[in-house]
Amino acid sequence: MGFDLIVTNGIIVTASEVLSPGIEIGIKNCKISCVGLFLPRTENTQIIDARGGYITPGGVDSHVHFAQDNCPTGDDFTTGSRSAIAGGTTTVIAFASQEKTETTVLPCVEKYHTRAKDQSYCDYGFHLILTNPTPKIMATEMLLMIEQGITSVKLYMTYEPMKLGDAQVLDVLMAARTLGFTTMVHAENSDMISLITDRLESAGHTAPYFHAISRPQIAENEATYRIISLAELTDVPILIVHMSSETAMKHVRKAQTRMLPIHAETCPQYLFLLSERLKGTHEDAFEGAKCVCSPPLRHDPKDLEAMWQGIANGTFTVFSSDHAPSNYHSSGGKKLGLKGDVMSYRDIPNGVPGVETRLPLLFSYAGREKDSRLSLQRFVQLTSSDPAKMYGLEGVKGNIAVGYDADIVIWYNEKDLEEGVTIQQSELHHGVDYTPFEGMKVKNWPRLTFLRGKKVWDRDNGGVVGDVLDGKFLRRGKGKIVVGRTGGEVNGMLPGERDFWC
Ligand code: DUC
Ligand code: ZN
Ligand code: ZN
Ligand code: ZN
Repeated sequence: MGFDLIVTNGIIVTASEVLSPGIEIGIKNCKISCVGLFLPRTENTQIIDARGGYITPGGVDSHVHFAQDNCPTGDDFTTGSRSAIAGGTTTVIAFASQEKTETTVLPCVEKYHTRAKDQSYCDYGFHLILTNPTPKIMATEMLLMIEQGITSVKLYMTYEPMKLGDAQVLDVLMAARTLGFTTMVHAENSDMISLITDRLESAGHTAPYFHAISRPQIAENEATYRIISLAELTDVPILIVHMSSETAMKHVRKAQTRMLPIHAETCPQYLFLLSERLKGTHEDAFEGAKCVCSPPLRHDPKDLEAMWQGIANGTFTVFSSDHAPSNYHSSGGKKLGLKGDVMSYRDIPNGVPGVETRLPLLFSYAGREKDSRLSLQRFVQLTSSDPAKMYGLEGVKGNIAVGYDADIVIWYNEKDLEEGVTIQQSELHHGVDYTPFEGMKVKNWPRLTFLRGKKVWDRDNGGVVGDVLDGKFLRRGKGKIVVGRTGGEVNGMLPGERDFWC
């Protein structure tokens, strides 16, 4: 049997190994069909020369917001997924969001399918944002969702239009226990934030910087401890998304030490940016609006350092972008931008762009150089293989091994890119008009990206060479627990006590 494609002359990195140079990847019918030395060629085999660069599995960005109603000037599937492949990400998991007034989730899921179908350069799945988890949804519609490959939900503990109270959170966790879907949680204390926001506004403090003042660490800290407690009571795995601060992260670490299946995610903005960015510049005092995200950027460099530790020591299972931008400037009067159209920080849609810069930013710190912060294997775990496992894509995405989809990123040989790459808005492929990482230098960039064996990104020859018809909806299986175990004894409960009610 001949291969369609052989990738040769690179250094393959997986979640567990850095393979010896010389090992090749054979691809047949969109799948990896062999990884080994001296693969046989036929006249129909196309050879891809990795030129001594690293080869990693295509990125899995399990937290992006595309075409969402609450980001009307943000990316749609076409611009968002184009940006993804240009940055080496071949799978995204976006959100289908239920409105609080809806008592069913079926129409909103259909709506997001329509927004994505035939409009994505990369493969995609959906998490379901539950804002009104009625008994009918939890008992019957969630079963249907799982059958349709939507096997995870996101809950908000804050934001008036979306937040759930603890009783509703417990209902969802009990359903997750029975049905086996994965629960992601946005953990911030809503009432603390409301109190501060109202008082700031009365005092006339409405500039973007006050966004960070209104969402202090203690709000993240309290909600993180509370959601871990609710998950422990019901004995279900959870993943706390977009973590930003050391105090909150320590709750996760402690829970993991007790072998609880508590997972966590952080994002590039919480490794690289501080809240002083919200102050704007001399020329444009409102520019801080570009860095409004929630939880907010933190004040203290020690928090960045803590997030790096969590990256290296395994506290974080997932490193995602939380790509959720809005345009900064208005365009053509139709598209509302942040500047000029929004008066108070509380009306700024929360979120920054980052789906394209996620992999290059982290890869710059991966390896064995003096300034490295994580191993190459850990890079693959965080950006590809563990999100794939966590969200039901194991065996399909996130590995360079036989049977997996041939989603592959070939990086530059560093000798070919001695100066590195400076991140610039003008070079990016998203649909919004800024990047918060403008001017930052990264060591490397994906030179080639392959989606199921098809070249979709060639930085030196055409850039985006894929098509919006390339991306497929992924019917995901149930997620795997990556850390901890289930069936643990609940703190303060006698062994077996839970058997009376669970
Ligand atoms: N939560 C997200 O997941 N993304 C953007 C803003 C937010 O609050
Ligand atoms: Zn969130
Ligand atoms: Zn998000
Ligand atoms: Zn381009």
